[in-house]
Amino acid sequence: MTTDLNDVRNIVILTGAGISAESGIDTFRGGGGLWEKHRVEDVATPEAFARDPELVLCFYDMRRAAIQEKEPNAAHAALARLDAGWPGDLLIVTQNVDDLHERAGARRVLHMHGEHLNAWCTACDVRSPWRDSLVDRPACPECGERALRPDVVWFGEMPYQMDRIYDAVRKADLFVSIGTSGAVYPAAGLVRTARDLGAATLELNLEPSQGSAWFDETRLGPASDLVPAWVDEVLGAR
Ligand code: BJW
Repeated sequence: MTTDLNDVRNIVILTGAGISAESGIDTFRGGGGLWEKHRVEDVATPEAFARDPELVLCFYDMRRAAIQEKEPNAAHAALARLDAGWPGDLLIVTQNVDDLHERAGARRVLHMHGEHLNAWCTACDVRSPWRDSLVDRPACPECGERALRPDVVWFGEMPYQMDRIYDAVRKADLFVSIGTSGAVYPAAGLVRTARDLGAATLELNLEPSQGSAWFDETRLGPASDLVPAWVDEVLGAR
């Protein structure tokens, strides 16, 4: 089934690690993914941070440094073009903690799993822009306590801005998922919410995701091919 773009005014786009893969940022699952080299339980839970903060901070220091050397790809650029040209509501809900959507020029972006380039002070609860290492326990720029952690959402923690996300999904005529395996909730459940409320649903991914059955249409291929072609279609229909 294909979507009649003439009926579409409000769009929600969910992005995952696959959209940044062609920029050279590792995905999480599958061959060569981050979880093949590091156990989730060792690096991406609050319990892991309490048990071995140095290991967790090193893991995130390494990834924070790596993303600053990467560049947005054609898929990020295409979504930025859609953001600039789309007259209706549009929200790019990204699970990614990199800043490639913003560096490509997108403005309507929400980071539901946090951001590498922020540090969160567990003493004063303030988030500060952060590009350097955290492993040496630098002082919080706000309160001076040495209590900074990566501003990312670990397993068992609540993803950010869920009310705003559900509001946008409720209003969406079209829900599009790009480069995500559909393995992590609540992000993986958004397609069902959108579909139950009447939105058309489209998946763009290298391979069918775990939630593929919930999409009206699935297009398979690399994001750098699929996303610019889809954005051309959407903007061309206006
Ligand atoms: C390409 C490509 C190319 C490759 N082009 N495509 C049911 C309901 C609610 C919660 C749960 C539930 N069941 C279980 C839970 C708990 C848990 C969970 O989901 N566990 C699962 C393992 C089952 N969820 C949580 O704990 C979450 N919190 C929570 O649930 O709070 C309570 C709550 C309840 C109800 C409502 C609201 C809240 C928190 C989850 C936090 C996830 N954190 C991480 C780490 C972030 C920091 C970091 O980066 O280190 O987020 S885990 C990791 O997975 C990261 C990602 O954002 C996330 C999703 O991964 P993603 O993006 O899908 O990547 P991959 O690697 O899995 O897939 C890549 C895809 O790209 C593949 O499909 C490829 O084919 C494709 N691809 N190259 C196009 N070139």
